[in-house]
Amino acid sequence: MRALVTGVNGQDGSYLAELLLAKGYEVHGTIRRASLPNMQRLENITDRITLHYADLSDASALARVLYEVHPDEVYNLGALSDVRVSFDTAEYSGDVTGLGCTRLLELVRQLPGVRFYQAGSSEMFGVNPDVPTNEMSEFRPASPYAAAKVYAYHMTKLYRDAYGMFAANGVLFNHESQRRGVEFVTRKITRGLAAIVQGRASELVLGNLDAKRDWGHARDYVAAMWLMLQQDEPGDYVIATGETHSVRDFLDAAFGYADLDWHDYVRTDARYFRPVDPPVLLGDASKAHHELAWKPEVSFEELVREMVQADLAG
Ligand code: NAP
Ligand code: G4F
Repeated sequence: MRALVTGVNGQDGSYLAELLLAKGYEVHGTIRRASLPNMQRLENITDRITLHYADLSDASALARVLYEVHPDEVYNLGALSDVRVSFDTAEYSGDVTGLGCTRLLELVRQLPGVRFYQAGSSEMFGVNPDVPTNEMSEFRPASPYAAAKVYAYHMTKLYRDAYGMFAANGVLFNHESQRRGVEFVTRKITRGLAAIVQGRASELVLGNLDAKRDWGHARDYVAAMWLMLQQDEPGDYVIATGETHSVRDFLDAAFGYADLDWHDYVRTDARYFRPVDPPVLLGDASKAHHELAWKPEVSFEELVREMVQADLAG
């Protein structure tokens, strides 16, 4: 089996590439040129995967890679994944996170038999107050990022219905790890805590501490992506832990491991607040439990502990 992963050097791309290699796949991934090295997450597997330059805004580059590789499975993980930044880059977010998916679908449609995974997000539910949300819940996107993901979700479904493609949407709730980008709140907290413990910082500046998110571990979530493409029929699946915790809860747990009281170190600043921020995200993954036999293995407490330990050690 041969797989192509867009955004392979991201958090999820790196875990998915490892999973696919362990299953015996030939793994190809797309990357973008960067002025500084950004392949750290692939350190252990660089010599076992093939990297291709392609941006999701560049249909001709995507076509070259797809026709060269001719994969059995395509995982579209590339996106401008920072929700706050998407407010500053609304048009670019639409192009890459939304239209990028359509560009891939159009190309994949011309290669019969290819299975396609689209990385959807719980942000698509946005300000829907009827939690927990599942596959039947209404999308009320509350950011340019989320609106672009909703568009990509519908295009994936449309190509499945219109052309009979094996195209699946994962609607994944927040998932983290020691490889999480440093700008996301969980990693910002665990890195900030490590800097405080090691005497390199005296405070941590955050935004909305009341937001509640359904946080799981990225390794568990990439396994669900793979399972979606192994089914007899393509479908759409919510992937979540079924528990929600506030940013304050995360601070309690993280600083608790270091025997510190976060109130002594954390302050908030307007620049980290968003124009709109879904107050609570909580998922119901019953369909994935029944149809994919998928269940998360890492608890909230284990996730926080792993991230704190890794940043304290790093
Ligand atoms: P991530 O660490 O930010 O990785 C995103 C990847 O997309 C990076 O490899 C990035 O490359 C690439 N990318 C960005 N702009 C691109 C462009 N114009 N063309 C091609 N590639 C581009 O995100 P992640 O946490 O692994 O998430 C993977 C996917 O799942 C994303 O689509 C995200 O929106 C979605 N998702 C994530 C979560 C979560 O909680 N982690 C939840 C739901 C959905 P560079 O390194 O060059 O920037
Ligand atoms: O960690 P976050 O930036 O993640 P967010 O916005 O939920 O998005 C992540 O999860 C989505 C799935 O639901 C993905 F689709 C998306 O690609 C990304 O991976 O923020 C989480 C919460 C927000 O409510 C935010 O307002 O934490 C709050 N927060 C409070 N202080 C902060 C901060 N977020 C960030 N990034 N930085 C802060 O200082």
